[in-house]
Amino acid sequence: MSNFTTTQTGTPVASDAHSLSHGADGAVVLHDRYLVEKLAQFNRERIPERIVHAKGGGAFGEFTVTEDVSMYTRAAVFQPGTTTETIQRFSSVAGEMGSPDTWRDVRGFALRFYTSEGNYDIVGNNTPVFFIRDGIKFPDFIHSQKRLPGSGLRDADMQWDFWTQSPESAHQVTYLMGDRGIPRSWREMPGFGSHTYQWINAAGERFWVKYHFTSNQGNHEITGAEAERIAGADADYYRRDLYENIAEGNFPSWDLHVQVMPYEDAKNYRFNPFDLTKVWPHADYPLIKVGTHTLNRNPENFFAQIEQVALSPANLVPGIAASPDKMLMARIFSYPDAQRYRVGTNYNQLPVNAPKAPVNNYSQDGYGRFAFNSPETPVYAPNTMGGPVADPGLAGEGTWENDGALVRSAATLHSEDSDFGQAGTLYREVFDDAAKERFLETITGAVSGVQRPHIREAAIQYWTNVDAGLGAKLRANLAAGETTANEKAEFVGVAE
Ligand code: HDE
Repeated sequence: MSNFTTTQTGTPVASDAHSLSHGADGAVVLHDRYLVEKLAQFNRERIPERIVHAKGGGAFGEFTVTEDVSMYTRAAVFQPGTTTETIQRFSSVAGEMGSPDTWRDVRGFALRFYTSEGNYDIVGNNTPVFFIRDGIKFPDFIHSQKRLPGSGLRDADMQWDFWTQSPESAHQVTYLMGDRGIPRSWREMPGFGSHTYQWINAAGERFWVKYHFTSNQGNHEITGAEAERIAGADADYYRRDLYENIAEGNFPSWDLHVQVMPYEDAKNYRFNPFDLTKVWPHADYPLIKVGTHTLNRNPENFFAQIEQVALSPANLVPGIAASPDKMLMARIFSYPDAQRYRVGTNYNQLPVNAPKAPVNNYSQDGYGRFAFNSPETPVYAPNTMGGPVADPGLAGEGTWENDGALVRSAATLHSEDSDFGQAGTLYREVFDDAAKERFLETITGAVSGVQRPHIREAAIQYWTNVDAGLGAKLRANLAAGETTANEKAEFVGVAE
């Protein structure tokens, strides 16, 4: 028989149903190594979940360049006609691993290109901006969105206290409370790199870029009521949708476009071009198509490939670089740090993380190491023994000019920078009347959950700063809600 059970070390086992015991009813013996191995392995199946973006799903695919953007970047992955294998993971932000897919939240939209020059990862969201503009506030922001230290419960007062004390959050919270907050599926939502990145072409000329992934399935959303119903019926609604569509050959795709800003424009642009809470209006820098990304292969093992994939904004390739965006700097440290903790020192040697390009450096040993250099390769540099040598020309790193004393300060504001300006534009000019109605209903519901009067008042002021009319309607709704609640309480009093 060829299909027999073995231990982890390949030895055939006698039974998967009966422990070794003294007589059929006697004590189990400790030297039943398979019993011990099975229980011990079981106890170690879970690794720490992602501290954010814990719930998700993903698939493999490929990206094909359909246009010529070589005048902006030398990156091999974006050269005309190039097709590159990819993996993509979608996620929600605040929910733990078992949380419902359809809770209102921002969605992670993270993909890796296994390029000929190493892994290139764009780790973005389904919104073009973010809640904060300095990474030092990220742990505080996430704490405020998750659970109270005492009760372990989520709390509207905590959420709105943070947001109203961090006015830079207004643009992203407007997205979150709008229709974009509950997509109908991961297939039917856009993706953004969000940050500004730098592209460098073969002549060494530098450009600033922002990434936009447009869904070829269109953007479709569901209402809060539909989302609540689905959350109760199927916590894995999005994960199931992606898996079943790919299994049926219905491959989702997105067109990648970039906005390109000439290097010199950054200094005098009307918004701080590196401020993650701001977008660049398309009228200023129109979308330029690059190519199409298609997801066409489901994971064979969810844990090995999706739970362990280590997507990171630190994974950059020649011709693509970071930018002086404080958030991006913090992320470039944080992701590899989180992944060393979650997956282990040599996480990049796991098949799902291993590049399709050769790895050639002097790192060695550490937990789980199984790939290594030939014994003749020296373990130090510099050396006269023919070991690998760093080549700045090949590395194609970006650069920019920065000056000024070391300070701890808010970002310098550009002419039209404000914390509420682009949020008001989104509400007034992008939301149609029906979307505005749904938006008012959503924020009324969310803010009515706030217990402390001073936080509730701050929330009304926050939305008034976004749009005075919106703030007034919210105030009226909350007052009416209080009246209704009082009437109900009185009624209940009478009924009792
Ligand atoms: Fe993340 N983020 N993040 N984030 N993030 C993580 O990395 C972090 C931010 C995003 O599917 C973690 O491996 C910091 C912005 C996605 O595997 C962690 C800051 C954007 C995913 C982390 C941010 C994102 C993560 C958790 C503030 C969109 C899931 C586990 C400076 C532009 C990727 C991990 C996947 C995951 C840190 C803010 C998107 C903790 C410090 C902004 C899509 O390292």
